[in-house]
Amino acid sequence: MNASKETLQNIRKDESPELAEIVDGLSQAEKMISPKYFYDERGSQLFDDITHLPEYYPTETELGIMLANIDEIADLVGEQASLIEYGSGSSRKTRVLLEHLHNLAVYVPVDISQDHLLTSAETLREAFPNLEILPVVADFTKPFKLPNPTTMPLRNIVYFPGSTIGNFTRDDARELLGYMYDEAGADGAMLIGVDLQKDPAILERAYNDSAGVTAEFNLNMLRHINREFGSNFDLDAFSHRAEYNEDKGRIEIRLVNSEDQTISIGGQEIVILKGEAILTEYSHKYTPEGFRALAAEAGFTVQKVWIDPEQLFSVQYCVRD
Ligand code: SAH
Ligand code: AVI
Repeated sequence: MNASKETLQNIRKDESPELAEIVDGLSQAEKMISPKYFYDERGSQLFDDITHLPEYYPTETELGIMLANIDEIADLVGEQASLIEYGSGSSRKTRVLLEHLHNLAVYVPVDISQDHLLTSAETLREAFPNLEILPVVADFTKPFKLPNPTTMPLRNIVYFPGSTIGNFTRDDARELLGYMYDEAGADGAMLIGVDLQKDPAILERAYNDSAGVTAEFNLNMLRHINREFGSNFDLDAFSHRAEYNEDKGRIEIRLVNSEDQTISIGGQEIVILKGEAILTEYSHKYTPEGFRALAAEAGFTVQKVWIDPEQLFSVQYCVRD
């Protein structure tokens, strides 16, 4: 049984756009839930654990690129910028920027995972007591207000590390980069981490780690939704699947159901059959040319690309056309 259009509108009117969005996704021909629902407190912690796994190369590789090129990055960013980070998580890589950027005016980490964001901001304040840090709890795919810093910045730098851009379809990525273009403002720029296409075996290992942390991260989405939205997904029946889709150049992550079950959510009953899967995440991998074309569609020119010696990952500095 799928949700009718009329009921979906009622859910929206009931001022729970998130619930309406989840029910809508579960009512599609292929059931899906947005990856932003990975991130409750436990999900953010599990993601941090993923970043330390031997198979998950992106974080250490991106950190290495940042460290190797930080002087050049700092010179490109210039004096007294405002650093606005989308999906800041634990701000691990950001520390390198905070240590090296010249007279940073303010750091604005934006994240949907409230407690994790506020704890991370507190830890950073201890490490950087002279820097103004203004965290914003928001879903960055929707309009949100940025705070006013005490020191007037000379320019805005949008920072979007981790290849979180890869978690969006091309259309959604173009739209999101368009918001960032607006946010950067006339003299602004974007510094973005973009994961690269590579041997699929390396990719499949990174998303099917031997300790099972990625599987737990994936399953935790349903635990989060059960708690937050009062649903009754039977977690024991779901298992993690991550596979590389060569045609689309992306890892696709799903939760595969092993028993027929009926989920109650938002006043709806949704049947999930044995063998049916819920799509929970895409992680697109780009070629440098592919990302340059995408950035151009949003108005950005890629001015500088740094890549690690193994050509696994890239950090790209993009200016407005
Ligand atoms: N930037 C960090 C974390 C990446 S994990 C790194 O590079 O390691 C993705 C982060 O984006 C998480 O912290 C998650 O909470 C946040 N996030 C995902 N979707 C979001 C959304 N729609 N709005 C705001 N934050 C989001
Ligand atoms: C946050 N994002 C860039 C991660 C990725 O690699 O796509 C999320 C993740 N999913 C499974 N492992 C890590």
